[in-house]
Amino acid sequence: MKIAVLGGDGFCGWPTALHLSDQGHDVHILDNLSRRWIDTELGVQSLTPMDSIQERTRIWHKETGRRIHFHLIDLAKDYEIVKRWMAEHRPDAIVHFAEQRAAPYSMKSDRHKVYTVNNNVSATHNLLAALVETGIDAHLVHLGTMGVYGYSTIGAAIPEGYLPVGIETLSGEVKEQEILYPTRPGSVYHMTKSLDQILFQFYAQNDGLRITDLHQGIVWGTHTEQTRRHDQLVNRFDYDGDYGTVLNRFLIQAAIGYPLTVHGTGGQTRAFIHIQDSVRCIELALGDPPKAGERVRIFNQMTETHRVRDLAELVAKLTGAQIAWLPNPRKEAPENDLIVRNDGFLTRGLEPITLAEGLLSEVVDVAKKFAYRVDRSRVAAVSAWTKDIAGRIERDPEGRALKSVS
Ligand code: NAD
Ligand code: USQ
Repeated sequence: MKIAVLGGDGFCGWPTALHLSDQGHDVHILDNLSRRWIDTELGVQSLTPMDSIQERTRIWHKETGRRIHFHLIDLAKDYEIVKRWMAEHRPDAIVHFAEQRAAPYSMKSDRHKVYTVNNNVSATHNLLAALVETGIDAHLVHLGTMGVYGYSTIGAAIPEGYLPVGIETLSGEVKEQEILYPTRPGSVYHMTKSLDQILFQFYAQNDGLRITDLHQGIVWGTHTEQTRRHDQLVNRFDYDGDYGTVLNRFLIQAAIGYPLTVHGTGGQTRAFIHIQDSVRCIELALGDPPKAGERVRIFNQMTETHRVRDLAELVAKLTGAQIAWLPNPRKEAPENDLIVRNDGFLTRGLEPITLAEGLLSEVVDVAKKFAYRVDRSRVAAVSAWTKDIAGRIERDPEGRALKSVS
């Protein structure tokens, strides 16, 4: 298949592009490299030394003889270019990763909120409008988030996208139907993924677009089978307070002797998936597209759930790291349970990689190898969800939270 990987220079997109190319697909990366600019804005860099996208694709060609094509396109701003690209290349499938994906970045200031909404919603809508206009019947696979469901505890499993409900009619009869699971995003970033869901629902129903939306949990790990093949194929690895995600952050903090930054009691339970399984899920989703006229297909792309404090304790046991219990800069439930259905991928052949000591140690080893690249002053999470929360956290000169003051 000819596959367009939108956002293919990023943490999930790059290993996916390699995986699909390895399977013989004709892969085209479309990316505006905004993530590399955000690194510059924040004064951070990937823990792993990432070459330019052109150099990465050159190495891949040298190693495998396969070409991955790169196109510098802003999906949110260059609508006419997106449309022209689609008309000219006519991809069979599109994998859409190209959004601003950090919740803390989206909550940094009003400017970051506006950027995140404009970028994410426009990127998704431009793509949908261009597909309709060009009449291209590509299967669109979008990377959404488990965060659209929210994390309230009601003791029932979260289904895959749709909730069966019974609605009482005026005559007292109960009519059954399935509705999109009520969305309850916890950040501006997560909210954009909730808005994406509505865009998909409309275009699947109105224009018969074939869409799969993957509600992915937190991705951990760094290497996949393909990124291991050459030092310069290495994946990006974010550790900073905005883009680093919780488990990868704990592993790198352990490697550099930085106390593990647990927010609040660490009672937050979240869904996780290893990067190798993430790329495999995309392969499985691409292999089984919905038909035109079908509703949006939704899979929960996660393999296990963990409580933040349990992860911290596990990493501490494995590495001898200390744990710092910090005031929470986010507005979120301090404790929650999370039960998630993920039958869609299990029945299609996913064999989950779960949190094994070997894989955790591999990340710590990568972190130790590149520890010299870490700027310790960028590890603290400084983005607060409200002005009130920001005012209540006392910090040291490097931005490290010390305690909450009332
Ligand atoms: P990332 O920031 O590493 O990569 C995103 C890529 O998209 C970057 O290369 C960026 O330059 C590009 N991009 C952003 N806006 C663009 C635009 N307007 N035009 C063209 N390119 C644009 O993020 P990631 O971790 O690889 O996440 C990829 C997707 O998966 C995101 O949509 C994210 O919401 C979703 N996701 C990620 C995780 C995770 O833990 N990393 C978990 C669940 C879902
Ligand atoms: N947390 C800590 N300490 C840290 C960092 C985070 O305790 O140093 C806590 C947070 O307060 C939160 C939980 O860990 O309760 C998860 O935070 P995270 O930064 O790992 O994940 P999140 O902000 O939800 O976002 C990440 C990705 C996003 C994706 C989402 C999937 O950045 O793109 O959509 O995971 S999910 O969490 O399932 O919604």
